[in-house]
Amino acid sequence: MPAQKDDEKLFQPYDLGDIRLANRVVMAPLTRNRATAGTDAPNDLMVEYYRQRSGAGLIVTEASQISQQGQGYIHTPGIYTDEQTRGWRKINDAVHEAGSKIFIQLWHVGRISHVSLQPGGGAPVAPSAIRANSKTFVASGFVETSEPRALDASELPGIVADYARAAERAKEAGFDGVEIHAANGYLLDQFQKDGSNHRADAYGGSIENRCRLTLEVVDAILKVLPAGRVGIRLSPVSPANDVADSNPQAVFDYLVRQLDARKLAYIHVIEGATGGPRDVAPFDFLALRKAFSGAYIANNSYDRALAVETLARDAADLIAFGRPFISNPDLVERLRRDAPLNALDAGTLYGGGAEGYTDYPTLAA
Ligand code: 8OZ
Repeated sequence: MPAQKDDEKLFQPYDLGDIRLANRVVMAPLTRNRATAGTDAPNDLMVEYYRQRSGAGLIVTEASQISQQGQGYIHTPGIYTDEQTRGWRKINDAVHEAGSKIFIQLWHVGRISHVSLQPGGGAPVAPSAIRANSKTFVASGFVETSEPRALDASELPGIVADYARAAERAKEAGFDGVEIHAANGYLLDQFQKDGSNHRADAYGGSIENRCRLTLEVVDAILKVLPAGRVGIRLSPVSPANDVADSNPQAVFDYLVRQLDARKLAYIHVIEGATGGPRDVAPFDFLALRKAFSGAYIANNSYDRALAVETLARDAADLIAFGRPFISNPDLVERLRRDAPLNALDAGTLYGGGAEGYTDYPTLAA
């Protein structure tokens, strides 16, 4: 057999858990705030956006709240009502028709929220009553996150059940699988890291205790979906949304060993600070890859050259691209041809309509 050119691997099929991907390029989850006002249901504009990006081997949807309590920004889509589930079904049909696969990212923001988005205008919930030094965006624009209240342990089974119900709905909507959002300083990451988790009960203190809620969520979802259809996103050293841990290597070495025992399809790892830089803190990401027998999806500021090089030395199985997919609907084709990429318009990232969303040109156009 002729030696494989390094840059061919990115475009070859890959068996991820229970499904076959057409190539090794993943569209990373990207918050775009275009869900329908009032219902937070996916709509036809979102169908078009995802359909345009179906060249990806796998699409991971934008983060989607599992409950109203889990919402932290305006116009993000939910996966907890019938209307939302029907909206996602249309997206899934379009993506499948175009030959791609799609997982929904299940999201609970925890303390990264604002009273104006919470049920009854209440306080956002968190492991501990510590406000994040972070902003969110609501009807009036960018605002400081609201002071959270600490969850009572008696409330946690209800949140775990919300994740399981969302996984049921994901199945009903025709998704190929789900990705648990345990990254970027949202609820599960707030529990995992000791900067935001000061609890004295079974969910705080030791690493085992701080990872307990994440693993309870995983186990509840595994009663709904086979492990080959479940992945998880982690950001061990990202300071996104004001989280930090005093020993992230120990936390994530432990967590990934537990995830490996459950045979999840993949871990999706943000290497460094979300959105860059990649070298924000020392961390052995290869140790996570070695501890996990499923797929390792690498993410964070990858370009073509770094993706090719990373696959060539077998440091990842799949590469997730975020921002390049916003401005290049045909990103895979452009990578294949090593063609130039469209520039990103930062002004149309969050909210609005088709402008800066479905109107980026393809090479063919
Ligand atoms: C950007 C803006 C709002 C939310 C994440 C879900 O960082 C997000 C997000 C990103 O995971």
